[in-house]
Amino acid sequence: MYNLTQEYDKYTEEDFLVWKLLYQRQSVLLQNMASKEFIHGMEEMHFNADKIPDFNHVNKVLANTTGWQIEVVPGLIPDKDFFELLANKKFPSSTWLRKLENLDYLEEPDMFHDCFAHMPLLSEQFFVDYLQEISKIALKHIDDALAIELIGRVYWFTVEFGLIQQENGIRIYGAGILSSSGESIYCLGDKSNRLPFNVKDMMEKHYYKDHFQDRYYVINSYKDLFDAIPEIESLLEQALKSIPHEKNIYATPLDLIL
Ligand code: HBI
Ligand code: FE
Repeated sequence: MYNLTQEYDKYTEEDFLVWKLLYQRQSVLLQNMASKEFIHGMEEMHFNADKIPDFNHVNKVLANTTGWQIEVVPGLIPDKDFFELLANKKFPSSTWLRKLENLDYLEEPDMFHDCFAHMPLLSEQFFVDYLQEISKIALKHIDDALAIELIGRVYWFTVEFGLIQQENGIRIYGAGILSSSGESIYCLGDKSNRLPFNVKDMMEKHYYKDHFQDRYYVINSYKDLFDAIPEIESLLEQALKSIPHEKNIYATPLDLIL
């Protein structure tokens, strides 16, 4: 689709330093905060502070687990391309790293977000099956902005900002949190709003891109995500029938009449 490759020998000293600093800060923090499958995936991919991951190696690990592959993209890509890749078991990832001066936050996801935070879970079968199925639903409605907004919300509150109940407590699996030290601490703290996994609730209100989430949803297993696919599809279809499309859905929190 984009015909790009990871030009590994072009990484600079600064890139390796940025990777090292971000990796060291997050990996210490996440030992007791990330889901056990995320930690396991990081180990399987041999992620470490001293080496920017080589996608060829990640692809070998994935070929032996879920069969997914990494597709190099320049950065944020159009929804159609994005969902088309995911529906075909290809995870889109940038290859550039943020600069030292904006270590803590950047607008667009860089490789630390796409690789460190997203890739370890691509070896978890129920998770990638969910990712693939939700993308197939999105493709069926790819020309309907309302549908993509609603699917985008479910994607956001699971793949990017999801939490999971595990034996030793609530743990993080959402990549948007896993690549943010501040939000990793906040989402498990006593000020954050943690709710049981609920697709209808996820669809009903918009989400914020530029500050901590006002709510997080907790699954009990990745199978919960996969099992929710039929409900996601039927709720979406109900919503598309019952909401007048000319309504400006981006203006205010959308209280769906479902
Ligand atoms: N493109 N590379 C990339 N990565 C994303 O996470 C991404 C995207 N395009 C669209 C998008 N995410 C969101 O709008 C999804 O909710 C569709
Ligand atoms: Fe992401």
